[in-house]
Amino acid sequence: MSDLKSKFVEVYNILKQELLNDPAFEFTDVSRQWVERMLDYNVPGGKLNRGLSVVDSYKLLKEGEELTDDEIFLSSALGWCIEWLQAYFLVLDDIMDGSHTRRGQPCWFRRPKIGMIAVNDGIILRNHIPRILKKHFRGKPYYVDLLDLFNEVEFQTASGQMIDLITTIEGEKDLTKYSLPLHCQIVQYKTAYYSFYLPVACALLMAGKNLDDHIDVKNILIEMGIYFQVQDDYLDCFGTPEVIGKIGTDIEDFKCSWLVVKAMERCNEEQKKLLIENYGKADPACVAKVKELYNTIDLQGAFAEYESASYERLIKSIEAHPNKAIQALLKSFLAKIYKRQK
Ligand code: DMA
Ligand code: MG
Ligand code: MG
Ligand code: MG
Repeated sequence: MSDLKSKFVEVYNILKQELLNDPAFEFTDVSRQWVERMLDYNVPGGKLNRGLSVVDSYKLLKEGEELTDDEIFLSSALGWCIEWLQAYFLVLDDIMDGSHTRRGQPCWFRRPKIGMIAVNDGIILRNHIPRILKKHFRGKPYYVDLLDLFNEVEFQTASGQMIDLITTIEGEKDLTKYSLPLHCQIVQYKTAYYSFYLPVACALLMAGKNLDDHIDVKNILIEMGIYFQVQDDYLDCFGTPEVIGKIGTDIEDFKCSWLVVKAMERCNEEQKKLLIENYGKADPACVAKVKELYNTIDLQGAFAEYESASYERLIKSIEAHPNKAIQALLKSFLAKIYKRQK
C-alpha cells in the first residue's frame, strides 16, 4: 500500500472513534456496537477511489510540494466524507434496486436482523458527514463552502436517483421513452457529481480556491462521470460478478441503462419486439433472452467504440486546459477508470 493510502485508511479509524464517542448522543454498549458494525460493513470496503482522489487531487494542486501531516489528515477526512456519502447512497440504492450483493458480500439490508433498519442506517451515515465536517473544519475559512458543496451534491444525486427510479414505475414501462438524452441526465445527476466533481471540488476548497473559477474543470469531470456510469451499466450485464463484487439487476429492474438505449437504436422491428417483451421481468429466462439479443446486436462492440471515443474526447478537453497541474490531475483520474473491469 502506498504511504498516502495507508495514512488514508488510518484516518477512518480516528473518525469512527470520534463518531462512536459523539457527546451529542448517550450511546449504550448496544447502540455503539450497532453503529460500529454498520460503519465497518458499509463504509471502508470499496475501492476507495473517490476518497483517495481528494488526497491525490490536493497533492497535485500543491504541485508535488510535500504535504504536512495536518494537510494529509484533513484531505483524508474530506475523502472519507465522500466515502460516507457513497455508503449512504449505496445502502439505500440496493434496497430500491432490489440488489443482492455489493462489494462481494450481501447487501446490508439482506443481512439477518437488518432489513429495513438499513433505511435508518442510511440516514445515520448521511448525518455523520456534517458531524465530521463540524469537528474538523468549523474554523476554516472554506467551512461554509464545504457544507454548501456537500448539500448541493447530495441534492443532485438524490434527484438523479429519483429520475432513475421513476422511469421504471410498474404499469408505465415503455422502452420507447428511453433515449440517450434521458440516460445522460440520469447518470450525470446520480453519479457524476458525487463521484467525480465532489472529490476535486473538496481539494480545490482546501487549497483556498473559489469553485466558481473552475467551471471548465467541473465540466470535464462531469463528462468523465458520465463515461464512468456507462461503464457501470456495461459491467452490470457483461462484467464478472466476482470481480465487480455485485450481481447486475438492471435488466430485471427495467433500468434506463446505456445498453438498452443502444439496443433500441440498433434493433430491427422484430428484435425490438423481443426486447420489449422480455425487458424488465424478474424471470431468468427473460433476462437470458435480453442478454442473447445484446450479443446478437454486438453491444460489446458498440461499447468498445463508445469507450475509445469518450477517451479521445476527454483527452482533447483535458489537453485544452491551460493549467498543467489540473491537466495532470484530470489525466490521473481518467487513467484510473479507462477500460476498468471493476
Ligand atoms: C447508483 O447507480 C447511483 C448511486 C447514487 C448509488 P446504480 O444503481 O447503477 O449503482 P450500482 O450498479 O452500484 O447499484
Ligand atoms: Mg443499484
Ligand atoms: Mg440504482
Ligand atoms: Mg449499476
